[in-house]
Amino acid sequence: MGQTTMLGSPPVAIIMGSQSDWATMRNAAETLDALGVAYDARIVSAHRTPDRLVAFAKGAREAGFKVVIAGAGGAAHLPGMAAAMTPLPVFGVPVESKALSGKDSLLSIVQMPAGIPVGTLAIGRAGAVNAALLAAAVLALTDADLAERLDAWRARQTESVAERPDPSQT
Ligand code: RP5
Repeated sequence: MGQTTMLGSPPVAIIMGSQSDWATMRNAAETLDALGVAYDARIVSAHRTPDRLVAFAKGAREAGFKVVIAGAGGAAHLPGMAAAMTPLPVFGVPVESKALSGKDSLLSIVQMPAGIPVGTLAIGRAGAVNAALLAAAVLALTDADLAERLDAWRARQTESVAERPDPSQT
């Protein structure tokens, strides 16, 4: 996993509102691991640690980050607030909440007013994996080796899909 320093940061920052989000956000981390993309994963709560959020988001570009993946649940202000304070692309992952199954998280993240975008993914694991794939795709625009690894990752996925369903499996 990533460093705790702001200097010489890896290209991807994964931030999340709570330790409880890690069960979802680790899917982004593991996807980046599989692609050989370095990242720094941190807990940054918009509500409980607002000063930490400001320090992170305002310093993210200068620190060397290129893309931010932000996961949060419930009243999920983290991705939007981070996007308001950094020019870096921010991908938001709605974490599945207990009360409303993540629909609250999704709507909190996706309904940004025009002018401050958050690229919003699906609720839960799929969103976390796809946020990592999008981050990798952005970085691959200027990294030919990563572009090859991303192509290979997708080819392996394609090869893993059977042509017909296995009747012995549910
Ligand atoms: C949000 O509140 C976090 O992103 C998390 O999804 C949710 C619940 O947090 P905990 O009460 O589990 O710390 O800020």
